[in-house]
Amino acid sequence: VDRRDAKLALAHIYVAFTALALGGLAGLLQTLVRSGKFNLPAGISYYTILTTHGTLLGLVLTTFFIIGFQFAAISRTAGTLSDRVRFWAWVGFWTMTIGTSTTVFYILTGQASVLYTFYAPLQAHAGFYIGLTLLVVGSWISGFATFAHYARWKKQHPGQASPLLTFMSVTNMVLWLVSTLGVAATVLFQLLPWSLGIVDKVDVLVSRTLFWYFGHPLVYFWLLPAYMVWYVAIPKIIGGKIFSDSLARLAFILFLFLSIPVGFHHQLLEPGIKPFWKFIQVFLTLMVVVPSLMTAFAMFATFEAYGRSKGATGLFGWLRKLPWGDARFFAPFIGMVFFIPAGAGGIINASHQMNQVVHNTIWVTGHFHLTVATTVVLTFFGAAYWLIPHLSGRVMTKAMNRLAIIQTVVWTIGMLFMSGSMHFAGLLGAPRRSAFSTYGNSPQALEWIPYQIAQAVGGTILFIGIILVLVIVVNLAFFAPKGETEFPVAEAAEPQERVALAMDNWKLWIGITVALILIAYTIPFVDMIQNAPPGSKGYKLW
Ligand code: HAS
Repeated sequence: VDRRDAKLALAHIYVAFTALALGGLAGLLQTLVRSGKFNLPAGISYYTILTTHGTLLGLVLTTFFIIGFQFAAISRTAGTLSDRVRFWAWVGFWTMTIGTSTTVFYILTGQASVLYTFYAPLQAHAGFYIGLTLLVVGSWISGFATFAHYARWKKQHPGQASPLLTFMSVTNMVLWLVSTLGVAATVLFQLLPWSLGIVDKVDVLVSRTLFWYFGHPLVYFWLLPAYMVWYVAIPKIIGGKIFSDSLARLAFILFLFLSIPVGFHHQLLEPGIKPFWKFIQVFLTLMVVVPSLMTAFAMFATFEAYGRSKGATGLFGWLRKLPWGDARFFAPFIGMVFFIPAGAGGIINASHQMNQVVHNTIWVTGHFHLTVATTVVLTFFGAAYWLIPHLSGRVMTKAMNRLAIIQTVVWTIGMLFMSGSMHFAGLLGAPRRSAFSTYGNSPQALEWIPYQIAQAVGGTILFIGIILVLVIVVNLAFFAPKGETEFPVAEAAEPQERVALAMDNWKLWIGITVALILIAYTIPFVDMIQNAPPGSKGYKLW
């Protein structure tokens, strides 16, 4: 990656890891409060630190890391960014950073304890929403910079399929742009005017629907960069090849189609949506599992093909041939293993009847600590172990690699404790998003306490994991020995097929995406507006 592009990517990554440090500390405090053994000092509210944790880790760490990673990826595979694209990418970065600082200021001063989903009737200071708007607008600028770079590559390479990693980055940015329209609508037309006192009521159902129109694709916006690492970097790191270039592209296109028209699976207990539309969206949710199953298949195939090429025999003999001592492989691999129970949990959540058992319990928190906080985050850590030294012109020492392996083991143990006990306590009915309470010593609530203590133990171990990863990141960015580190991009096992070229047909993909969104959302949305409670003026603004 060109030095100027490296600087751009690194700036994003620094903000991401700063968010990890602050958000991780808030996470530790949270699990301690919930255990009932610790009180926050100086009257700080549990909900203030819960909002800090969710916003910094769920929205800031992810968005900055992903955009930084994707700029590095397109620069590596589609050539150095033009000066104009880089200029706009910096404008995007600064807009996002100013927005983030504004939002964090209002959260930390206790004026926006509205949790990372910030839906009404919880209301924050207008500054919180303005900050979020800047974060999203900044990411749009970066998205358009990515598209401009891709368009230039297409123009210079007529009749060729785009490089796989560039194609994947563009798909993820299209997904992001289409889905953030929902959150932009609720913030700009409902929450901000309401917070400024321009309207005195908002339609809560409409605002939650717009949020989840964005909120579910958001989780795939987090997942897809992890899949980029799995499909493209991991085969190179182990010494193998990409199982199928076309299969990888197809999986990404399926995510684009299916990750947006499924937001109702977060609203299955919402009374204002007709069961038929919930059914349609549950069906589409089960369809969006398919590209993950394709990915699991491709990963097994990559590992097995490599192992057998090295002489492995028997059903699982290939496992022995994998480079267990290399943190660039080990951390994402553990992420993959965790995704098996995490995905199964997602399917449970999506199954309408079972959702009644787990909805709004701490089971859901357990689910997303396995998905985003383990599968995705461990993959990002694994990628950081080559990306940061590649960008900073340094090399990872053996000692740091060993520390990174230990970090992965610490994370695994911490998460088994924390997320495991969240799943069990959730099945016993423990609510999510509540500070410590014994609910008047009700026998049911007393049953949860041992699990809440286990969560605090897990949270403490995870915090040690955060300190370790920060030590490694600071070393790789500033202190590791100077040298060259590879940005690993594997070759496809078969030369690119013609189908890969056909995959660059964006008019068709965006057309199908919009059609699916219209099918899944138009009628239920019209229903909501028609049946809106009297006096909820917010929605009438647009
Ligand atoms: Fe989810 C709630 C359904 C995936 C994140 N999810 C959440 C929330 C978050 C989140 C943050 O239907 C909470 C939001 C809130 O605050 O309220 N989720 C699903 C389904 C999937 C799914 C069906 N979720 C994710 C991912 C996330 C994420 C990914 C973040 C990155 N989720 C739900 C539902 C709810 C929900 C409901 C709402 C619950 C409620 O009531 O509130 C699927 O996409 C999962 C498919 C995944 C698989 C796994 C494939 C396995 C692979 C690994 C292969 C391993 C290898 C290694 C190769 C089918 C690819 C093997 C080697 C060996 C040696 C074994």
